[in-house]
Amino acid sequence: MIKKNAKQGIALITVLLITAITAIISGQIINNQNRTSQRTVQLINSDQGILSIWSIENFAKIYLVKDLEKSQADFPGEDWTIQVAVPIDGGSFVGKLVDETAKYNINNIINKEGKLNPIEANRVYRLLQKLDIENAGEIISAIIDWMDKDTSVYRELRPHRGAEDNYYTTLEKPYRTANRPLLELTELRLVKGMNPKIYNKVKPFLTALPTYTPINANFAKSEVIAMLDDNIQPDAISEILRRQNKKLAFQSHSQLIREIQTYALDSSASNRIAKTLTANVIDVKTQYFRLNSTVYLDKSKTRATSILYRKNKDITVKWRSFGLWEQ
Ligand SMILES: [Ca+2]
Ligand SMILES: [Ca+2]
Repeated sequence: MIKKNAKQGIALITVLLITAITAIISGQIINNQNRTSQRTVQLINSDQGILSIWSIENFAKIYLVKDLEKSQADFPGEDWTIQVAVPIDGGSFVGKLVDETAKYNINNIINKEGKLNPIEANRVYRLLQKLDIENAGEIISAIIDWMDKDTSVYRELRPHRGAEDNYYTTLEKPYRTANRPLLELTELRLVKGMNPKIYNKVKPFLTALPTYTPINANFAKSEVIAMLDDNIQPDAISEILRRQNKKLAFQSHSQLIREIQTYALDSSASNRIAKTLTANVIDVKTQYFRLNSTVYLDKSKTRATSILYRKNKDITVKWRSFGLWEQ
């Protein structure tokens, strides 16, 4: 995120240092009073680490607001994508923002009323099939039941069927279905038919976000683009991937769709692309960012992952987890 040789960059670093110093000073006061016990020092270091992570979040927010002034699109090579490493008294901290909407938001399959959106569920089903997951039909049915509000078993993909409480409550360690969108993607591991191998296979392509979210084509992997619609030709996907850089990135949704249409098999496929791939499904902007932070202080290390949501100039932290650090 640090831009070399720029006044703007220096101003931002100054803001960062002020927030960081505030965090360090407040930690230092307590620190000086408790030098007697090493354990206490470690605990305080982790408090300082937590304060520093808030500072990194604030720094990331400044970058994400600044970014809006430059272009409407979000793409690789923009300032916010660059890792920042800043030395502080007694250590350093490192922050890296990534586009969380490079992945498909699995919560899209359930609408606000807790009911199934079949088009979106079909996209997840398509991904499972493309990844050669054998029991794809059973798994997507079980995911639907896990997230839909009702408690009746999903049977639309015969012979496959989903699973509601009547299945999970008979397990050796019983639990209930969530009947709501996922809070974290890791919840998928609880769903019938899922196992660690399958979970690890799908994980790189999925995320769980609180609101309906389009993917950002400027960052998405080929599997994520391909799951959206069967009319997107492999050559169109190759072209999108080729343009995932600062120079060639798509600057608008219409520009992106025109490019996908260029490769359509016929005019009816082209029309379907225009109709299906709205800016609610695939776009060139990012609303959700994942911030991976690490604070090194004396001998301790604090890691955190935060999900930041950007709407116009408002940036809010939607989720934060200490000790985790995932791409
Ligand atoms: Ca349900
Ligand atoms: Ca159900």
